[in-house]
Amino acid sequence: MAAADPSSTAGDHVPHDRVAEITRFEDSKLGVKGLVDSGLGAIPGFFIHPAETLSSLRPGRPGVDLIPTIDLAGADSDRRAEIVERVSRACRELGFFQIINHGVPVEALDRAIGAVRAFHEGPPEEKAGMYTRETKTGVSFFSNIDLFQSKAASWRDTLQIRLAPTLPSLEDIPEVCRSEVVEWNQHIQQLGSLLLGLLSEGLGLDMGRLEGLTCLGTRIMVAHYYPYCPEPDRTVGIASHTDPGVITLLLQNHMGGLQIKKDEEWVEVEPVPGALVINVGDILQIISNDEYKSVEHRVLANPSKEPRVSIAVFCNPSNREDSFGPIPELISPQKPALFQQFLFTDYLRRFFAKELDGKSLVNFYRL
Ligand SMILES: O=C(O)CCC(=O)C(=O)O
Repeated sequence: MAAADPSSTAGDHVPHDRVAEITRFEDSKLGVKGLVDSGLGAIPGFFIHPAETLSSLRPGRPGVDLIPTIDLAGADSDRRAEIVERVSRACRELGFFQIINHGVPVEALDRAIGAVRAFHEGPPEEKAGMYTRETKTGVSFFSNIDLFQSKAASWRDTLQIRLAPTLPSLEDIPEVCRSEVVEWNQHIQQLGSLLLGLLSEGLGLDMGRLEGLTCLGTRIMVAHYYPYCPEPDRTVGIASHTDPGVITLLLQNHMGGLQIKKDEEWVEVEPVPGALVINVGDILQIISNDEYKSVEHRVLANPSKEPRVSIAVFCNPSNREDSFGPIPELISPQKPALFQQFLFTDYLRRFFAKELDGKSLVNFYRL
């Protein structure tokens, strides 16, 4: 998602010394990796999360048997009905699933992770030169999108790149990952289209229904780097949240740490070699009239010297002035509309006004 304005709420409810500490961190433009490289042994106070979060930080229940890994081979031919059924069930029950044989070659997955890691581990002055929350150019490097709004900061840095409706000027994309980002966008566009077809059919709709609502039209890539954290039991890698968009396609390296909330219990999304993780966003929960579920997820702070790297692409409608709400075919006397209609621009404004936390946006529009 596009970056928020850090000045908008800073100081409203945050004590002054805390603001000063956060501002010093922000002004360093070096992110969390800069702190780690400076050799610090304890995390700064503004990274320490509230007690109710810290008390829940532990490895989750193993997810292998719960979160399905769906083989997409044959999705355009003989196995389509079976795949639609599995995807639909996963979206209804869990909001998360993994996919293999998705058409993106394993070498392209490795290239993408390698390029993102190379960016984050590249010269600090190059990263500092592009440190900004301003998204006009479509390329930015920052730490914690909600740094000035959240209760506590999280232990990760992010390279954010707009993939669609238009890629940024190529020279604005860091050279170390330029060709990989362009390639990643092509794969995600193709795969996103296949997935939206499966998701549409899983709702009993025509294959092109979700894509017709421009649900793939805006794509934002966030390439996260979770460096070693010296106190992983006092902070998180990313706080619990749901994704605001339609669907998210996520590639994670082998380090683990991603968890989803199922029946008040945290469940691990274990890395599966060659797989991508797919999850339902809030907008899809709303337009599916609650058939599909967006689910809270988080990433634990990385206790290992080896970094965790992940690349998420958020797919959102590109028709921002359009009105959104439950798709008419999914409304009936037996199941009336559960959400009001709203403008997507209004939705985004509300999203950026809050920190990444919980399911308040879905509930705001609930009738
Ligand atoms: O890094 C991950 O695995 C998850 C990232 C995520 O949840 C996000 O960017 O919203």
